[in-house]
Amino acid sequence: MSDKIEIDVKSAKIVIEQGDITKQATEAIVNAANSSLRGGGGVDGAIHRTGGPKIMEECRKIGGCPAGEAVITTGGNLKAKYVIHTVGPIWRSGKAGEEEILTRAYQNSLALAQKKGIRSLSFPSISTGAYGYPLREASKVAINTISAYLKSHRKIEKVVVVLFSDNDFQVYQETLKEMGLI
Ligand code: AR6
Repeated sequence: MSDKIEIDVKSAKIVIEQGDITKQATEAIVNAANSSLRGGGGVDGAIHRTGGPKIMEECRKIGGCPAGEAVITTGGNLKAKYVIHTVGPIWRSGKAGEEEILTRAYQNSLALAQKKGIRSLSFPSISTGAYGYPLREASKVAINTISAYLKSHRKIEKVVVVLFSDNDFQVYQETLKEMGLI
């Protein structure tokens, strides 16, 4: 079975693939950070480990980032020139505004990329690890938000969604089928 799916959205494309986001060569990669921007486990830990101390130096200067917002730093030693740090919601009941915060995390990351003139960026599956957001629901939010953004903005050419596990990739594939996109 293919481990990469491409969807055209107007003149841009969304690529969904299985892999490690720290290896992505898009201009920016997005980090699923926490509000303190002081690092952590999961994808956050992997990005700081691979990207080196310059990223944390800039995070310290920025000071923090509320849930749903996004900030940008150097990519340090990563292939990507920039890291966009966003903070997803911690899943509680699903009735505490989680969907709205997750939507804003994707939107604000895309808006920051657009503002910086970044043409390609990669997202991990925000909030679906330590923060506990159910993957199936989160995948719908991610795909809907990214495709809506690309439909109404022109500058970004490519958005890659990088799923760390085969299972996550399968769930995304099912969501794309349900949404009639593949
Ligand atoms: N490449 C792509 N995806 C990855 C990678 C990687 N190298 N490593 C993990 N993932 P999480 P969250 C996936 O927990 O739920 C941190 O401690 C992982 O399998 O990284 O938003 C922060 O500091 C999962 O599918 O982020 C925060 O405190 C997805 O990335 C907190 O975790 C997100 O899992 C944020 O939690």
